[in-house]
Amino acid sequence: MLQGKLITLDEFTIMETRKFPQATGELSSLLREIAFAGKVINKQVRKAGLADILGQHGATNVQGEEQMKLDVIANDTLIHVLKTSNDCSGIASEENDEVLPYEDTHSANSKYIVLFDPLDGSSNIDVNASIGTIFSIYRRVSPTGKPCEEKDFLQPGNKLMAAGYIIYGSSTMMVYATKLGVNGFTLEPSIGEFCLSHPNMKCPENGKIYSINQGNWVKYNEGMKSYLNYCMEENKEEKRPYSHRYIGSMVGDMHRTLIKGGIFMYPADRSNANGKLRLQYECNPMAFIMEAAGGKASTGTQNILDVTPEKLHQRVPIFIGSKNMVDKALEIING
Ligand code: P6P
Repeated sequence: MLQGKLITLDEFTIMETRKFPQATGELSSLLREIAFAGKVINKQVRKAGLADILGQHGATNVQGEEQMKLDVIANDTLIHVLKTSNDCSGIASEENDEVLPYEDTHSANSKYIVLFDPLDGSSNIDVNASIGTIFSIYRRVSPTGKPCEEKDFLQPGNKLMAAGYIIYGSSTMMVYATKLGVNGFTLEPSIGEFCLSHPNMKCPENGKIYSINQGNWVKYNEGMKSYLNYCMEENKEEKRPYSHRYIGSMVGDMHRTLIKGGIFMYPADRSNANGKLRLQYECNPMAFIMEAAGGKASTGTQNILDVTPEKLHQRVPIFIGSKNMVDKALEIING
């Protein structure tokens, strides 16, 4: 609130741009376009149970996952909105096998590229659990004036200009990070605007929640099992046993971790040598947000943001959340 007035996302991004006299406003404009796409997706998500858009689309994506109808709607919405934005030279989507350079002149002259997971956690759609859109914005490394190239999308997370998510939960929120910090905006449906509700978000250094699909226990190595036993053993001074919370939708689990503290983990296991979550579409954007909020994000052996991507859809293990909890987990797991 500014003197008791709601601050919209548009107003906020304009105020942030004014902090950099040399800024062109293109990044802010791109964030507003992504917010608009989020509003369109939100409208579809909120009526999914009434329209014939629940359930499977009848195709599988590049991940080999059943595409839900809403996945396809969200993907198409983001591709269209960003193509007409004039601020994006091309996209890469978790749902698409290859990068998608926009061929028109305006887009070829744009200096940013966007990666997104259009509807993360979509297996939760039919059970009305929180789902979300995750996005990353990089400055392209290829020359403007020509279509962007795959190398623009294979930059490490420490080169991110901005990253965020839109969570379609009990309310619809957009949370994004830039080098200035992390801010959260709640959609006010009566005016159709995202309004600043969580300024300058910080992840608590400590927490009492661990979040993992513990059903994979039998597939974990001994170090991982040791840490889970640590989470579950009694130690009143250290407020253990921790509570276990797991939604099965990364955006929902990460939003709780950002606000309440805790640790979210999707480790490697006997079946998935690199874990399940995608570096460029899920882990890097969430790591950028979490580290900007004072948290930590690791593959178990290095900071997520320092991983040099080799393939567009590569997966990495992830340990992310409250700094002191991630440090303790790595100490025990790698013990
Ligand atoms: P599992 C959703 O499919 C997702 O990509 C993330 O949103 C979520 O954290 C994870 O997979 C859940 O995976 O194996 O526990 O169902």
